[in-house]
Amino acid sequence: CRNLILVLGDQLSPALSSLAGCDPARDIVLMCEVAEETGYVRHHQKKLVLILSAMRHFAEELRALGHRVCYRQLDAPDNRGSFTGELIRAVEAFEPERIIVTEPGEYRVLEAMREWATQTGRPVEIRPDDRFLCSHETFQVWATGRREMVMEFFYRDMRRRTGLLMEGDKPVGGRWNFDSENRKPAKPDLFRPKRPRFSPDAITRAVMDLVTNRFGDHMGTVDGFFFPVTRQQAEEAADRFLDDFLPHFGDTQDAMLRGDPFLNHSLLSFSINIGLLEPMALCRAAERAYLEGRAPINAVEGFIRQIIGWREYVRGIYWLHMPDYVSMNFLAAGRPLPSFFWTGETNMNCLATVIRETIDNAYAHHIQRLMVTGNFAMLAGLDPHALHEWYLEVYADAFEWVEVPNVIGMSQFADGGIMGSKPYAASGAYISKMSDYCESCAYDVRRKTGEGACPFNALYWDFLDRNAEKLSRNHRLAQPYAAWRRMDDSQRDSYRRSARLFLEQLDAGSDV
Ligand code: FAD
Ligand code: DLZ
Ligand code: SF4
Repeated sequence: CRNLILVLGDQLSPALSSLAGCDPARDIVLMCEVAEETGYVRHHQKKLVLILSAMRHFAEELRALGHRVCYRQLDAPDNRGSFTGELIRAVEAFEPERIIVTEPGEYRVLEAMREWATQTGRPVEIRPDDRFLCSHETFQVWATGRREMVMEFFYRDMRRRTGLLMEGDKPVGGRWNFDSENRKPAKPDLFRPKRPRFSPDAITRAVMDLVTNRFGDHMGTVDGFFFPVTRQQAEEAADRFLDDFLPHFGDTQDAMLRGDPFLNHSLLSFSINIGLLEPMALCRAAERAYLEGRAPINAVEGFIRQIIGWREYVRGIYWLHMPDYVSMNFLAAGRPLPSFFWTGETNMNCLATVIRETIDNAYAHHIQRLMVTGNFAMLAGLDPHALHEWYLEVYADAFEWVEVPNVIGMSQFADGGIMGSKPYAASGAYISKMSDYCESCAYDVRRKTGEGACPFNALYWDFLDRNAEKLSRNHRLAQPYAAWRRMDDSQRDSYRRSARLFLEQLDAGSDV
């Protein structure tokens, strides 16, 4: 053939750059399920079902568009187990003049791609991934010479560049950011509309069998899988979100409620990340909802900020700072992850709830990831690299370019402040304010130290004390450090003792 076009499992978009100019008469599209990708972490079973089923459906979509697709299943007896191995096999079979790919979302895969020309004896064209709105070059120019990289300023540039929610050069509604209106706790809402659930078809059921047989010891089960696996289903899920949930998105954005794992979140990250939804089209649809009076500005601005702001920003940070970024450990934390991260078996109700929901759904929303599991990990000094692997494993939307900056940077401050200007550390009071988890917890959130006290309370002060040399000069932490210094010695000792006792129990593997 003329061109051999390799499409990866998170590149399931017909408008993908590598497919531009593809001539079905002369070019072949290669897609491969390979052990290297299913095995670089022990992916949650529902994540595996999502990706493999969506890949198989995308191959069908491409065939319906007239493309010639060579699709390699994981259980094919001669599957060579890696992108490189399968690419070489395809080169031997089809003798292409050239190989074309869209750049991957992971540094590891980019490094492999750079060897392909030598390994196959064919020129390899690596095209930019223009599904993102900000190119590497634009981000680099934006970041160059800045003392402090602040997402908010990047976001404003993105609003100007895309014209989203703009009136000329002014933000719609007179403000760039309505976050101050989005920090409310939530009340149980029995009338909240139900999520669309997509029943597995024959392709998904075959993948579910494969995953159960081969990866049945990974987190979760395939049972109850309901994610969209085709573009049409993802678009239906997006429409339902825009109609039913977006109007309340802002109000409950930071809230956490028992028995309501999704609140008004979109559950669209995995569809966007694997290419079933296009970020800009989604933002335009949300903007329309505001302009037509179907959703308020705080909701729509908040949603659009997550996508053209945070999502693009974290990708910029990842590529700017890899390969070193993933091993950063500014606070020199090294404690292994407790086993309850895989079972949810802990008396701390916030962690038990979030981890059990993660096991059930391969999903947790942002505040659960940041202020429950992430916050606990940072306060307890868990190893950020092990934590990064955990997040990559358990969430269906986890790909390195987005997961690493969120974990190493935003949640653990292991990058020393590249992503955010201060660590997201909080005591039990924050969790108590934003959730109903504490009401049924074995620990008492109001007790600061001693028997039965919420562990987050002592861990919070102990974290600040332990890391004072690295953090006390951070002006955004001036207030808590001043409060720490104002305490009398016995109070400070009591916090240190409680934290030490808790961490000793954790290290001993005792029930906590
Ligand atoms: P919504 O709350 O409905 O938000 C809308 C969209 O905005 C999301 O679908 C997503 O595309 C985007 N978005 C929101 N916040 C972020 C963010 N911080 N970074 C990038 N995009 C964002 N997101 C991932 O896609 N993959 C990950 O592996 C991932 N790991 C995370 C780990 C930690 C520790 C933290 C704190 C956050 C992580 N996030 C990750 C970001 C965020 O939590 C998820 O995007 C979000 O929870 C997905 O659910 P949703 O689609 O319902 O989001
Ligand atoms: C995550 C994943 C998994 C589990 N399996 C495959 C696969 O078998 N084949 C494939 O092409 N892609 C898979 N992926 C997604 C890739 O890991 C992802 O494309 C790279 O990490 C680059 O982002
Ligand atoms: Fe979590 Fe503490 Fe509240 Fe229990 S009391 S749910 S451990 S914050």
